[in-house]
Amino acid sequence: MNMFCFQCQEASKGVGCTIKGVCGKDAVTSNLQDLLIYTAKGIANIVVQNNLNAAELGDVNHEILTSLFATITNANFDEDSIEGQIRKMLKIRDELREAAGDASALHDAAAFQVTDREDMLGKAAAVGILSTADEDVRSLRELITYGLKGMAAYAHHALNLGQEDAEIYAFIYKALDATLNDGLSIDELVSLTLETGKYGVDVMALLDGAHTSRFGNPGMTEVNIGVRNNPAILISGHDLTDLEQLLEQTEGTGVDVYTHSEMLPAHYYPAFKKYEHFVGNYGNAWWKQVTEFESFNGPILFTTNCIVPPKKEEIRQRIFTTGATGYPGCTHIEADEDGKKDFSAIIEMAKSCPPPVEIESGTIVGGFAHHQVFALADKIVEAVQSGSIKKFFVMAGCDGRMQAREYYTDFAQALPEDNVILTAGCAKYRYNKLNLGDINGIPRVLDAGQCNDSYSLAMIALKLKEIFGLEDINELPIVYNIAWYEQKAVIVLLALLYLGVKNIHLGPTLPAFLSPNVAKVLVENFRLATIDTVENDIELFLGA
Ligand code: SF4
Ligand code: SF3
Repeated sequence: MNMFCFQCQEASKGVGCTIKGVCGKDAVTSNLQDLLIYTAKGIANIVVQNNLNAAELGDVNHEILTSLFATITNANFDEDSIEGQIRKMLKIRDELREAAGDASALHDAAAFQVTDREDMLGKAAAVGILSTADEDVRSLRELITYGLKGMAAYAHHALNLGQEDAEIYAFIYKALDATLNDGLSIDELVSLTLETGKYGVDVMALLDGAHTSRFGNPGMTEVNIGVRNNPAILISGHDLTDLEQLLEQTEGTGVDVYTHSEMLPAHYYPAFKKYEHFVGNYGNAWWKQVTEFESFNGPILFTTNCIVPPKKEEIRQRIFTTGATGYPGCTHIEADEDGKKDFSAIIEMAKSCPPPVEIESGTIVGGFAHHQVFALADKIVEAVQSGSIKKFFVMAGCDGRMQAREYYTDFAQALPEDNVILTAGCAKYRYNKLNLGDINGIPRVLDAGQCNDSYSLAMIALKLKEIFGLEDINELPIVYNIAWYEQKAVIVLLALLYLGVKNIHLGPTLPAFLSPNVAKVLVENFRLATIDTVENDIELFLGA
């Protein structure tokens, strides 16, 4: 076994990647990522043992976020960048430990020393996921850690917008430290898992506030999916501050900007509509980038995951990374001390590239985050009361390349016309171009935005519960049929569980990191289930 990783839906054979990641992550990078997580846990151990106040930890907090974020699936494939982050974290850890004084009660994670890469890999082998022998403890520790990775990604975006919450940092330390504690019972770990969901809600609320206060409330928008005849830059990932800076810097240069995958919802924000050169969305979900980047012709900027390892040198030359992302051979753009990024190299490259080749034309509609949906509440309530809308299907989450995901397209198509799909995340690409029509002017696919905008879907459910005067969120005519892929979907799932949502169907497969006993707890307490055939599921959800 060269490595062990089972954090995403593509874990090899539904068990774990042991030779190389299905995602393309190699063993060295994977093992260094394990050590980076262990180092973050060591810092958490010092913070918790010494009762340090997270509100006063500034850069330590920020580097914890970057470290967790960099280990998310498809974010960073660059072993040198991960090694650099380990070194940075070890320095922070050692300074923190020395300043705190008494180190006698600290865990090995807070004190171990390594010299070179080989030494790091040796240590990584001893502290990876499988070093927790009990499979249920391992399962819960990893479930919490993956939730924290998703939480860190969202907190990082909020931070880039100048918004932070010390309580979220304090929880991250508490939970990371808890994953080192051999004294915790299964029950204690289960309750920590749910608490992770609480902070999942908080972090998504924080990011929602950061986005809407800076860029305005998303509103119903038609997004162009065709192209113009100018050279262009494609921007992917979730970070809207990177997009804002790119739009400012490209204005008046003759270079157009298009979104890819999870950046599509940027078009829904008022602040970005003023840019005439912000043309539309090119292509589909992340996994289709291999062919779509080829025909796009211009440079591509990754602000977050999901990167598919580019095989061709020509494509690699056109890929730029920033933030927590990285890929060997691709140019990485760092922010200066004020968070400003210089995208001039990307803009110059774009000018020398041919315009994108059109792969489709027309428009898609989105922008149904909480503010827009609340504005339509009367219409929606009336449609539910009159029976024009029978049920809402929350089909948020991720897309991926697995064939089994065709289920989601087939499901959306098979859904009777009096049902509405609520979506967020890149899962939408499975059905957002199907022209599923509308019900009394309400589109049958309501896209709230990025995966973090699943927060909006939860807000919408809570609002409907209030309007209909219900006691329990589960009495609503809402079905949860969620697709997952990486760890941001894990925090979204934990947030929903925390809010008391039951009967969530999760597909296309249940996480490999759920041990049979942990899966049983989720099934018994939350009636979590996976998917069946489209036919059986429609019958189950709608009744015979
Ligand atoms: Fe395998 Fe997913 Fe881990 Fe990549 S992130 S190594 S595909 S489990
Ligand atoms: Fe997609 Fe990676 Fe999860 Fe943000 S971009 S939802 S998979």
